[in-house]
Amino acid sequence: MNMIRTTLVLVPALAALAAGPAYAGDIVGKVKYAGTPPVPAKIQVTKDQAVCGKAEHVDESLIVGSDKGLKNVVVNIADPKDGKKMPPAAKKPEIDQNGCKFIPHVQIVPAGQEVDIINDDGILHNIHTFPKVNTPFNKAQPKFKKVMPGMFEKPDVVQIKCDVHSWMQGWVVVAGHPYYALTDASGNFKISDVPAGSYTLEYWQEKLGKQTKPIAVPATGSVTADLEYAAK
Ligand SMILES: [Cu+2]
Repeated sequence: MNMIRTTLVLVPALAALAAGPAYAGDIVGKVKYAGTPPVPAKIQVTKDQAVCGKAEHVDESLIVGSDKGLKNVVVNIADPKDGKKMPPAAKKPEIDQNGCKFIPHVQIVPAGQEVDIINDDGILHNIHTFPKVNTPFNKAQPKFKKVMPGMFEKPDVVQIKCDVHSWMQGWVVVAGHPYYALTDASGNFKISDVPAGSYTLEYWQEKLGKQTKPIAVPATGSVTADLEYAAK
């Protein structure tokens, strides 16, 4: 008897969830760095000069663009309430080792989606991940092995290194829901179709860490979030 009553109550609730929120808005904004923009330090290439030394290497850990805009900041809702999973990316995500750099330097990938680890260099790389909750992997990718599969099961922030080339650094932010965005070279971002309501907006940068700000998403249109890191 109890079970029947529970089912009757649950069915309309589930139907409402499946139909999605009736009202949703966008979060648009810019992340700024309040300090003096640093000049990215040049990185000394100490190995495989013929391939790795073709292009200049600079420290990409704090890139400040026009009007103090901060590149490669991951902005997301910390506490979504609709239970939506991040859909698979339209194009399979790639961690590309090209010119002995990880390209892109920072990316957001859906939890549980396979990624292609690509060796475009025709030399030995060894990808080594440093996750907080996922299983780490540490795999040699010889020069003849162009593509290897990779996977990050759970939401996480994962540092990527190469055990052959000490300067190679990258980051994969694994997303469990759709409300994530990465800032562009000017620090701008947009998170679309967020169900109306009050949330905590979270933003993470590899060198400056994580900060939060409360945000109220309107039922239509957009809310602007001006986010800032203090000088470090
Ligand atoms: Cu390498």
